[in-house]
Amino acid sequence: MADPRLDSLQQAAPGLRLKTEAADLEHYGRDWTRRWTPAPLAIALPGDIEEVRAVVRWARANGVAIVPSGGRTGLSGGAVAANGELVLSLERMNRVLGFDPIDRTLTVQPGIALQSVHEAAREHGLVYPVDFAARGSCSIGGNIATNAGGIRVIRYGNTREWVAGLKLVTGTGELLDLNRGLIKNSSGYDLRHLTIASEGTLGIVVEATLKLTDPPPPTNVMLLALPSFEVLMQVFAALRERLQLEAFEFFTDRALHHVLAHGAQAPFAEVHPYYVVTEFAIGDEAQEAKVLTAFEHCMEQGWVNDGVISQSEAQAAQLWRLREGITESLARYKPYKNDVSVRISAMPAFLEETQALIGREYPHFDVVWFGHIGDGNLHINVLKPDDLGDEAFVAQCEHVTKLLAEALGKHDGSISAEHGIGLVKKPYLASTRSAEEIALMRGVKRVFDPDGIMNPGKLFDA
Ligand code: 2HG
Ligand code: ZN
Repeated sequence: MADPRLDSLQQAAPGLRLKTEAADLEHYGRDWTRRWTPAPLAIALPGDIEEVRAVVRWARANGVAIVPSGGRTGLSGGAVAANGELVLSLERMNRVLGFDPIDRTLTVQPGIALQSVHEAAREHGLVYPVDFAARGSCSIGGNIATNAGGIRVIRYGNTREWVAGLKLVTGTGELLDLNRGLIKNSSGYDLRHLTIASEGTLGIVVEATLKLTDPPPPTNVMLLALPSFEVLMQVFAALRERLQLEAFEFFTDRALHHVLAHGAQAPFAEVHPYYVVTEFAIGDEAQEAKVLTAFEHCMEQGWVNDGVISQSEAQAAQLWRLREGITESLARYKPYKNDVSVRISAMPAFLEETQALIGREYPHFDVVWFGHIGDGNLHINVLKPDDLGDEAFVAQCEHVTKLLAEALGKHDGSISAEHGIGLVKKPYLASTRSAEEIALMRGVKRVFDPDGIMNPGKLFDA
């Protein structure tokens, strides 16, 4: 065995699976950020809650840091293990534990993929409505750790809205059963909500009870081509007023360019600067008529150049691919990612300022804008030019992120809307949270994790 300390871990939890091969350390030691060189001590794969607790107790006694690990699709470095940490992978704890038809809840282990949750809900005629492109590989534990958002937040909210209860193993190895799946519970601090978005810094989510809901009404997907950024929020307001929106997403011509280069099919004969993909209910004829009215209104105002409405499920999927395929199509350019948010009402002013900032600071870089504009959430991906070294590129991007953080401070926005702070956004936390708030967060962490073994160095330095 690679490290003598691991013998005592194996004794503490005889059934625990451990991996120490170089390829495993590399695989489990990083997430989608690809910025840090993985260097974990080992990978522990517990099979149940008691094994998780045994690992935590051992880590505490031996002063070893733990990095909780799900699907590692994170984009902020929250699941990176680059400093001899023990990666605690929840991939073996990936089962559905129960469905309650009266409560309409699904209880799952944390390592289950989001897509498997979708499928399990559908088997019972219900849906778990949080959804995004990484659904096949991300895990529910990771979704909870970052309060993941995605493409249907506009209608259903973030992960937080759908967690009825969860079980947490704290940094001392205690097991907490938080909120017990209750709808109403006015009995003091809600530690469930404190856990959600804590990025593994308070403990490890070992079980979750998720709320399910009725399937959405039949929907259509529409792709719109827009002449300018300025009209984006007007189109949003016009559609939201007339339709029941399930999603409202935007992307630029540069985003489309990369998705098409990656194999998607061009939606229009001409190139347009901006696009919106939106999904909406089409329950009856009246609703269908409203779609046409809304579209015509946008055309008359000069806000929309062209549009296409899906005529089949296959076409709807094709239109969604243009938006959902963006991240994958950009991966080879090692993009520097921004995931920022402001209130929707602040979006026009923030967009104007940010566009000017990005145009000024990155005159020669390929900058790809897209995101959940209906939630006030923008993704700005800056692509690394092939002839620029990794470090020089990141340094330049960090300089711009400082300016972006200042703009966010001014507009009361957030440096991380849905990806988490992790390592990537740690230097900018103060643009979103006050010094008093961060001091309280540190205090909370000390209560849950007095020895500082839970994902240290992520979110903030203790
Ligand atoms: C999305 O909205 C994801 O597609 C990824 O949050 C965003 O790659 C990104 O920057
Ligand atoms: Zn997103």
